[in-house]
Amino acid sequence: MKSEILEAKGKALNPLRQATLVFLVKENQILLAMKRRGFGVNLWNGVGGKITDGESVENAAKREANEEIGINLLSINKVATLNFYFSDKPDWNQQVVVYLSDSWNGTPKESEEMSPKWFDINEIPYDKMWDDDIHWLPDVLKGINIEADFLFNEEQKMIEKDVRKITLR
Ligand code: 8OG
Repeated sequence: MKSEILEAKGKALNPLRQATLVFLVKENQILLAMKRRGFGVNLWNGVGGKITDGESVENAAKREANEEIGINLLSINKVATLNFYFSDKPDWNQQVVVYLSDSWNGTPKESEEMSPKWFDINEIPYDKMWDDDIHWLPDVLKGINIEADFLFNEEQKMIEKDVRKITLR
C-alpha cells in the first residue's frame, strides 16, 4: 500500500465511521443526484449518508434513499467498500459502503438535498463527481466488487489511491 495512505490509516480511528452510498440502475441507466448542500455539494453522486447510532448499514442506506429521493428500496447489493482518509482533516475520514439496487418502489423525486436524474451508463459525468469515482464506479457497473483506500487533501482533491478488485467465491 502507498506510504501516505498507510500513515493516514495509522492515525485514523479504527474502525472508521461509516456512511452509505446507493446507485439505482435500470437497463442501461444509472440514477445520479446533484447534491445541493453539505459534503460533496454541486457534485453528482448516488444517494446516502451517515449511519445513526444503533442502525444497520443496510437500514441506513434504505432510510437515506427514502429521505433524499423519496423511494423505498426493496433490495440492495453491496459492491464496494471505500475508505477515505483526509490528511489534514482526520474528522472527515470515513468508510463508504456502496450498493447497487435494481428494485425499489416509487419514482425518484427531488428533495432539499438532492436533485435526481437518470444518465446513460456510457455518459456518466465523472468530471462533475468526486475525483475517486472514475477509479471504481466503471468496474462496479461491470459487476466487479471493489475495496479501496483514498487519500484526499483539504481541498477535497484525491492525492493517492489504492484500488483492489475483489473476487467473490
Ligand atoms: O451525510 P453526508 O452528506 O455527509 O453524506 C456524504 C455522502 O457522500 C455519502 O453518501 C457518502 C458519499 N461520499 C463520500 N465520499 C465520496 C466519494 O469520494 N465518492 C462518492 N461517490 N461518494 C462519496 O463521503
